[in-house]
Amino acid sequence: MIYTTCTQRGFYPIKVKAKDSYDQQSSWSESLQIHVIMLGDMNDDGAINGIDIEPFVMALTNPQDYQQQFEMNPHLVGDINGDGILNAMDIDPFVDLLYHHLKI
Ligand SMILES: [Ca+2]
Ligand SMILES: [Ca+2]
Repeated sequence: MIYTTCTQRGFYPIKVKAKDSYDQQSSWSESLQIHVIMLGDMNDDGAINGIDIEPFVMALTNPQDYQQQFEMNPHLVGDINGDGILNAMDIDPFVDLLYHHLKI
């Protein structure tokens, strides 16, 4: 198994193969595209700042419109406290995240 770390947001191609307990390996899969996001970067511009507030509110109040406009799953990018869902419990952690990034 090969692990890698994506440290920058963006789209990355990946391929996978399987190996069984007899060391038999499959061929590589077709290339798949994964989208690496930055938690709290609600408009996917690579920065976390005040411009993300309006999309965060949209993701909270109208996740369907958010997903259509930004083409990202609102629960993946806006679940700041990591409990698996985007809801009002993410507001304070989002504000803390904004404050942290504004200080940098
Ligand atoms: Ca942003
Ligand atoms: Ca959450």
